Amino acid sequence: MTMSMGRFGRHLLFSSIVGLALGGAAVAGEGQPSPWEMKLQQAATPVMENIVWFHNFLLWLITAITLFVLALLVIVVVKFNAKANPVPSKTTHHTLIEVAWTIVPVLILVAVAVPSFRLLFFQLDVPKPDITIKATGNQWNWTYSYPDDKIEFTSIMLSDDERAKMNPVPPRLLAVDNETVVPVNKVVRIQTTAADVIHSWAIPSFGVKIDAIPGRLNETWFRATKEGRYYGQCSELCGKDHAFMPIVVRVVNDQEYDAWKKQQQVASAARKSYASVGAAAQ
Ligand SMILES: [Cu+2]
Repeated sequence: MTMSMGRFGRHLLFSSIVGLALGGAAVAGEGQPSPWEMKLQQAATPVMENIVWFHNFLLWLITAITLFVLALLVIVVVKFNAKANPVPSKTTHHTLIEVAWTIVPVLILVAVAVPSFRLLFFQLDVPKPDITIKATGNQWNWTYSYPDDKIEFTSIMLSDDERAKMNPVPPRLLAVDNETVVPVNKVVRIQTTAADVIHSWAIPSFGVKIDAIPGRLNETWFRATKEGRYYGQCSELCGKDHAFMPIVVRVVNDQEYDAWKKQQQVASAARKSYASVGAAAQ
């Protein structure tokens, strides 16, 4: 059965509208991409709230500038074409206009620069951390250490078979076996490095994306304000399984975090996975 072009167009328009409506609803608080998503993922940290605000501010600004330039072009085309204006003016200078088109763009740039630098410093200045997590990128998974708590584990993507056995079924290509757990409303310092090639640790809902470079320790921070699971992916091309080393941060309340921490400390000690635990046990 073939669809006529008209019907196909209507079908596409209808599914776009439905998709937008559903997509908008599905985005709420999920910390993961959703079908037909048009906007940024929902913010779960103050940094991301700032990024969303700045993005929207720039969008309005650039829309206004574009419409203004378009209006000027239309006026020129209509009013000053050879037919409508056979004898062109010989004006070459106009002081007021020249001053205005120098000063107004400067003011616009200042209006962009102020919130831009404020956001940059907000992202880069790590506040006093409540916990520190070191994320090491490997080809192709992540190792997480909590150096103060002697916890270390590796986080590997779940296969389709593994996911199918779970209830509810976690998202494809995003779910992992060992999730990184952090307490809600606490400042988490993330330090990144890599064991082989450059990776990048990124979670859209947190507004975090930081390269993990062999031989270097980069750091950034986040403070998740809502409990839930937040998904991200390695964001630096790092080899054949680059697309299969997702990142999951589960934000929980303090009691759940303490319980998880105790359990992980026992598991890490048993595996001797944390270097200093292994050394102490010998
Ligand atoms: Cu990678």
